[in-house]
Amino acid sequence: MQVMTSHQWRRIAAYRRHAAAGVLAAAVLLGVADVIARAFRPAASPLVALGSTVIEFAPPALQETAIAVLGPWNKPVLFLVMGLGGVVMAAGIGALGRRLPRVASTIFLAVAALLSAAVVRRPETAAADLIPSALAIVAGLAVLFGLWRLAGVGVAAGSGQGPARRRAESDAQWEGEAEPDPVRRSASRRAFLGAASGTAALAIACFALGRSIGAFGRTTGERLAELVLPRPARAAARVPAAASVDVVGVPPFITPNDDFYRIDTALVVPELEPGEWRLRITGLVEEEISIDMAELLELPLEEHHVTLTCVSNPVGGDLLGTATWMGYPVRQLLARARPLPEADMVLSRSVDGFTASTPLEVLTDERAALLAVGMNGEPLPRQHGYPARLVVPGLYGYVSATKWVVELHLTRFDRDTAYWTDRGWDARGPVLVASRIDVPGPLATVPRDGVVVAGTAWAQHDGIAAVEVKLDDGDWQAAELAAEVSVDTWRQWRLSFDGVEPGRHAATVRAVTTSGEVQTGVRRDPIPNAATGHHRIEFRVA
Ligand SMILES: Nc1nc2c(c(=O)[nH]1)N[C@H]1C(S)=C(S)[C@@H](COP(=O)(O)O)O[C@H]1N2
Ligand SMILES: [Mo]
Repeated sequence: MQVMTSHQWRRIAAYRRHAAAGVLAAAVLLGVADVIARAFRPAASPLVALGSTVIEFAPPALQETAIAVLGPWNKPVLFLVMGLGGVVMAAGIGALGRRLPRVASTIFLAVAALLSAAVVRRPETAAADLIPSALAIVAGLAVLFGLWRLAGVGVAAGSGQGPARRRAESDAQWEGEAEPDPVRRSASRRAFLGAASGTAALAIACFALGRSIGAFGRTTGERLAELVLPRPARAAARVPAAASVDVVGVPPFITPNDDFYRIDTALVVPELEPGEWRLRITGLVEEEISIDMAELLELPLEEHHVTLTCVSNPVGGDLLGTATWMGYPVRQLLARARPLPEADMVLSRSVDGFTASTPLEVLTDERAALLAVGMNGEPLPRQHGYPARLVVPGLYGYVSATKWVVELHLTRFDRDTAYWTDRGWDARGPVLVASRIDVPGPLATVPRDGVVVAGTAWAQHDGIAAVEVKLDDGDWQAAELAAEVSVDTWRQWRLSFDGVEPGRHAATVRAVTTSGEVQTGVRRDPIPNAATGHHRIEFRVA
């Protein structure tokens, strides 16, 4: 084993300090950009833009695996992986700066420029969103050069006159010339450590502040007050008490906004203000038209109870909810633009670039397809599409329920595809009949007399005609149905069993639609057009 000489050690230490300078400069760059961006527009943060770009280009198989394995952690884990990659790259650039500062700072600048490019090429950003990145690049470069300078001083016996000169001097020393003065060396090491910890604290403060602005700043509350909803011209009938089976454990018929499931590809919720919102109807139409929020709110708005479902909902899953949506019928908006006969699809587009392909016929028939502005009596919450989104009864969200919607493009299925279609999902996405047992909970213990099985079933725009439950391997038995609110909403059901033997049991449910379709028991994965199979739960009778 070779013994390292003291100047070899110092040389390694110098590289380490240079590498640390690179990491800290990158942290300051990202932190400063992030905190400025979050105060004005989160999408302008290079971190967010990079994450969104990675999501956009990630191979679908990887994306699905990430969602399946990591669930809600997929976005944090993405940031973690990006962070680790970034640290390694920044350390490399920093260390390179010890010998080739010009090359290293050029690479640093090039990477920063790429990050800025990621910001501007996102559909939800404009040129002004480069300002946070530009300011941050200045801060990052200042840190890089400042720390490099301090990082080299201890080695070069106090030259401190620019990286190139310092390098020549310090390298001369490595060739065996005079040892740097140990007192000065430890003083300059302290100077580097001090500057480095100060910089680290600054970066951490930026990130922490950025987070808290995101959580408590203007994204919540006050600005939503800008949108004052008019009264609907046509209000929805009140949901009757009989629509609920009134069994503890079955979710309420109307899902409160705070409990409503959320699914989207947005890393940060787009911030679209009513004043800047405008919907354009383009493509295969006789006349392209557009409407702003003031005009939309003047129109006679309608309220409808509609159950929204995600195609990714697993059997027994809870990626669905029912709300009272208020909005303007899409049918009537389209009529103004007069679609050409060859059009058969509306490609709706969100401000963040997401698209959905909806069959034109579904948007022009009698059903309550809405350009919605209200959800359960309030403006749409930001994460549910503020200030406007689509809601179409009978279709899964990914082909119809575009949030932050800004364009309806009339086109053809043989000409255009939407976000999830490009990733292997069905282009049209009609909702399949499904049912779920909410009570008893899985593996629950229930008392012997009066075993109650209850839950919900849905087949939007067809409607639920019957629900049947099977105990163990017994016969299917008809459940008691709660009142139907509309064919576009879920329907609750319950069934009690008497004299069930103590011990382990299983309950299975299936639904039948008004058009006579019986829910299939064949198990199938969600991709390409929803999971199928009966929900079955096991429980114990005491
Ligand atoms: N802009 C945008 N709209 C979107 C999506 C999206 O990723 N981006 N996801 C869709 C999907 S897959 C579903 S299931 C519904 C969910 O709506 P929610 O989050 O309000 O429940 O939104 C749809 N609208
Ligand atoms: Mo979805």
